[in-house]
Order: sequence, then C-alpha cells, then structure tokens
Amino acid sequence: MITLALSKGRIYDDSLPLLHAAGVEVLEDPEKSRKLILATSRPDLRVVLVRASDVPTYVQHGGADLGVAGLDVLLEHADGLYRPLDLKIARCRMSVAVREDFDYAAAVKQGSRIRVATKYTQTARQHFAAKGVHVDLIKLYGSMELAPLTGLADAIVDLVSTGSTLKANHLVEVERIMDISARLVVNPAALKLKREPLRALIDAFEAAVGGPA
Ligand code: PRT
Ligand code: MG
Repeated sequence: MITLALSKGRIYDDSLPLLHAAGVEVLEDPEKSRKLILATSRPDLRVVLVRASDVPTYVQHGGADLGVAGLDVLLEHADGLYRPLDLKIARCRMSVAVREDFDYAAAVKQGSRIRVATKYTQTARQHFAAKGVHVDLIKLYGSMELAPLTGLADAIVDLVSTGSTLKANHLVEVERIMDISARLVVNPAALKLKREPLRALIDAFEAAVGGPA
C-alpha cells in the first residue's frame, strides 16, 4: 500500500488534476465526508488528509510514503525528505508587507529594529539576515495581516497571491522574498522499500506537470 498525504483546500484541489493525469481518481470527496483516509481507483494507493504544515512530518516519519507540501512549509521543516519534483501548483509568493503609512525603506535605511510578525520565522530570519536588516521576529500561527493594524508588529512576512487580502487590510507589499509552489516530497526509506510503485508514481506526476522540474 502506498500512502499519499495531502491537505484539504488548495493543495488537494490542485493535486486532483495531477492525480487524474497520472491515472488516479480519488473515490471520495473530502468536502462531503469526514473521512481522513480516502480510497482511490488504485487499490494500492490511498490518500490521507492532514494539516498543510503536518505533511512533511507525516512523510518524514513514515505516516505517509509521499506527500504534497508548499515550499513555504518545507522551508520551515528540518529536512530528511526526498524532494523530486516541483509540481507548480498552489503558486504564490512570500513577501514582506507593511501598513500603507509605514515607511519601510526609511526604517531599513536608519537601521532601526523592525518588528516582524510571521508564521515563517526560519525563512524570514534568513531573508533579513542576508540583507543585514535588524528584526525582532514574532511567531504567529495565522491572521498575520492583523499584526501591523494592532501595533503588534511593523511588518509581516506572509504569502500573497492576488494581493486582495493585503489591500483589504490597508497593507502594501514592500519586498518579494521568493516564489512559492507545492513540491512532491517522498520518504527516502519508502523509496528504497517500495521503489517500483513509487518511482512509477513520481514519473507519472512528472509527466503530468510537463517534464522535469
Ligand atoms: O491548515 P493549515 O493552517 O496548517 O495550513 P494553511 O492554512 O497554510 O493551508 P492552505 O490550504 O491555506 O495553504 C496550503 C498551501 O497553499 C500553502 O502552504 C502555500 O504553499 C499555498 N498557497 C498558495 C497559499 C496561498 N497561495 C495563499 N494565498 N497559502 C495561503 N495563502 C493565503 C495567505 O496566507 C493570505 O492569507 O491567502 C491569503 C492571501 O491571498 P490573496 O489572494 O488575497 O493575496
Ligand atoms: Mg490557510
């Protein structure tokens, strides 16, 4: 049995067409059932639904043989995963944003300590260290946009796709840190033990994405 870890929402929705192209149909709709283990059209392949940020943990510890996780999530996770493919789905960017009335460039120029709220502390720490910007990082688990509005922080590091969430909260993007997309991750031990079916599945995903990443 091969176990594939996905998270509900955009990762699941964007993975379905890739699974379909790889000849796999998921037999249940996670929005209609409360099941966390979903059967597929392949008797030897099942899907497990976990939190987006738990996908690397499941795959690393063998709760799943492979999974789909955003690069944002993977960068916060200690490695130990084989990452064969950029699936080019669930795309967005990771950016620094501030209140419209906060002069970020001036704060950076003055060398002031900037308070940055984020879920992505590892990536943010590396980004600001590389730029020589002094920051105090504040770890949050969600609703980052609220931090600058309440005075909790001067800036946030968050994911942006259309930009409408920032706009609705009177925030502006002042720096693009990196482009983000979802990656296929595989448990290295599973790849040895179940080499043939996993390789075939990885190859099918690769063909579905359109050539090598
Ligand atoms: O369940 P849990 O809280 O652990 O995970 P999650 O909420 O991060 O899961 P989910 O399903 O929201 O995101 C899964 C993955 O999708 C992320 O890890 C990213 O790799 C990817 N992704 C792509 C995004 C976005 N686009 C995105 N826009 N994840 C989140 N957003 C959020 C963003 O954080 C912000 O709040 O959408 C808002 C901005 O969107 P726009 O369109 O208004 O700019
Ligand atoms: Mg979310």
